[in-house]
Amino acid sequence: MHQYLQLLRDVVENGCDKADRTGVGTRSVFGRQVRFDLGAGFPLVTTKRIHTKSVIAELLWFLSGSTNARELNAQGVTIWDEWAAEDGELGPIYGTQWRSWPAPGGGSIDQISELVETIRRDPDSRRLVVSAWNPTVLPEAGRSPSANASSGRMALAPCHCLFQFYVQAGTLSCQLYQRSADLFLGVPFNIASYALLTHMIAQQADLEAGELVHTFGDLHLYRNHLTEEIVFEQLRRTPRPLPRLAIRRRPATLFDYRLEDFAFDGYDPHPPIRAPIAV
Ligand code: UFP
Repeated sequence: MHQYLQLLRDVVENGCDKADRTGVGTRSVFGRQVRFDLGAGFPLVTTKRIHTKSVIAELLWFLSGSTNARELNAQGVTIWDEWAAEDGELGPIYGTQWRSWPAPGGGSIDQISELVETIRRDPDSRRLVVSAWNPTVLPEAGRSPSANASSGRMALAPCHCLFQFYVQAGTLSCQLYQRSADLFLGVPFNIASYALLTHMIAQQADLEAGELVHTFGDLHLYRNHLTEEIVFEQLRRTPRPLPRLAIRRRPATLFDYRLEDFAFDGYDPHPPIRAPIAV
């Protein structure tokens, strides 16, 4: 995962100071891209421990179409709690846009099912795109995430907002566009999540996982992460060999995977590094 450390160094060295919605302040660059060969190992950051159960559970929760943090809590995962309304609702975030994008005139569009179906039927298609960016339900500026969620808006505007797949010579590649990226806390998760999704869809489509191309808009480090104990500690650590993803079973559909179907063999990271999250 030298790519990840290079991004950290890039933002530390080239970032500009920038104010942000949370009031914390960031050091930020605009427009970056990293690539991961998924055949060479699973791109899980090794210079600190990543809580892989949260990555898997969150992805399965998105794929289920759920937007309620309580349903994620049932798996012991609390990563969305800060943004939820009292009843756990987060408004029409990823789960809704992926599985039931509201169609004009009623009904809805299951972008993920259509994607898998198209990858199988027409792998050369150049339209293998899923968008979570739906301007009709973006949060209203100036309202808190939970106030937005309880009024039917998204609690947070999608960060990983558009992705596209590409099939070539029996391999499935994915490119993600992430408009806003918290490099220390969010990005290691986002990389792992889309790598996992690519492996799952590849398995369902009888393909091998190819490359993950991760493209960033506003790539930032929060000011309170730029400390000797957090970012600079991680930069002093040497990356270790990548783990390999084992998928223990081939479920009937993309929507039938369970937490226990996945293992990251050989994951031997440095210890975790705690850092405050900006809400
Ligand atoms: N963020 C990520 N990845 C995610 C996610 C959030 O990096 O998957 F949900 C970060 C990016 C940014 C903040 O720091 O959360 C979202 O704030 P904004 O909507 O103002 O960009």
